[in-house]
Amino acid sequence: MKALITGITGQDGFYLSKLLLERNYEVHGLIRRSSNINTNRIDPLISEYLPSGQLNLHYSDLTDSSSLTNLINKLLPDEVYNLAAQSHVAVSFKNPIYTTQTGTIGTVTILETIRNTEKNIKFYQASSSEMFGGVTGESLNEDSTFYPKSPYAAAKVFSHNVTKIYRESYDIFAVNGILFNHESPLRGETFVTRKISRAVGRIYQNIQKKVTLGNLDASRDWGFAGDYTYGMYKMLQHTKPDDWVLATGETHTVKEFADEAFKIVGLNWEDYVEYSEKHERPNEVHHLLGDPSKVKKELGWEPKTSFKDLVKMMVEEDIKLAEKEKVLIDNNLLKPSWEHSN
Ligand code: NAP
Ligand code: F7E
Repeated sequence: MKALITGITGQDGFYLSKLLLERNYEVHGLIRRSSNINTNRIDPLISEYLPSGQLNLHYSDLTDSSSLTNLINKLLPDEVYNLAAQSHVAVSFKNPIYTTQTGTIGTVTILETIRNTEKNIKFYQASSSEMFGGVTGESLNEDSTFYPKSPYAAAKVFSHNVTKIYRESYDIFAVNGILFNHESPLRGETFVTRKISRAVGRIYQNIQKKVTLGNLDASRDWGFAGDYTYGMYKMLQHTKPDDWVLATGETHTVKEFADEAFKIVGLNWEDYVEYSEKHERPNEVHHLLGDPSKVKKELGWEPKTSFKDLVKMMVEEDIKLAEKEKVLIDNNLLKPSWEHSN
């Protein structure tokens, strides 16, 4: 089996490509040119699988339609997982056009290319719980109404709809995975969970004093990225294409996440977390809770990692990272800048 993954250098890109490589897939990843090397998450996979040709990387960009089309036509993969996106909701208010371009054009380009090939290429679209908007008390499933509250969410609604349109119009095996928040030690460091676990690790190692956050009362249905990428894979192995929600069915506030994370190192979060309005968004999704009944019934998928285990996994990894940073700081090889960044 041959798979093409856009967004292979991201959090989910690592877990999904690892899973596929271990199942003997030939994996092709789309990477974009950056002035710094941006493959650090997948470096362990590069050293293990690139030399044999089981893993291959190709320069492209979701906004560069001709290169995307050429790549798909050249590879003719069995499966395409479209994971690439400008995925930060707060940044999408600051870079709305770029977020929209990345979140929409690439999806139609891939679907159009698949439609024009002779091969029955299966397609996975990374849809998001952000599309729902979310209000307190509501449990969201595949039939819930979309109420996007950011340019990011609006772009995801477009791609979700166009994926469904291609499935219904052209009989393409095109699937939307509507994933609620999923985290890991590889989560980008400006998302709230990782920002907290990074801060806990550094505060514990005495190389950071405080962490500044925005809305502490927002709640999210947080799961583990490794469980969710397995769900993506399961969706493309099903007999017929459809849309499925992946969630844990539990929601926790940012405050609860901070409390749990600081407790692991025996500290009280209230002594270290400061509030700043600068982390508030122009429009906020206050509450998200998913209902994974359909995926459990039809695909037998269930999350394996509890909220407590997820927080523990992230904090423990970030304590180890901070320990290495401390050695560099003590030897004057690193100047900490994290208290000034977000
Ligand atoms: P991530 O860590 O932010 O990774 C995003 C990936 O997209 C990176 O590989 C990035 O490349 C790539 N990318 C960004 N812009 C691109 C462009 N113009 N052309 C090509 N590649 C581009 O995101 P993630 O957490 O793994 O999420 C994977 C997907 O699921 C995203 O589409 C996200 O919106 C969606 N999603 C995520 C969650 C979640 O909770 N994690 C929930 C629902 C949906 P660089 O490494 O070069 O930046
Ligand atoms: O924010 C609040 C913030 O940026 C979660 C993406 O993967 O999941 C992710 O989007 C909540 C929000 O994730 C800070 O206001 C408070 O209410 O970690 P986040 P997100 O916006 O939920 C969805 C499903 C996706 O699809 C996205 O791609 O936490 N919050 N203080 C903060 N958030 C951040 N980032 N930083 C803070 O300081």
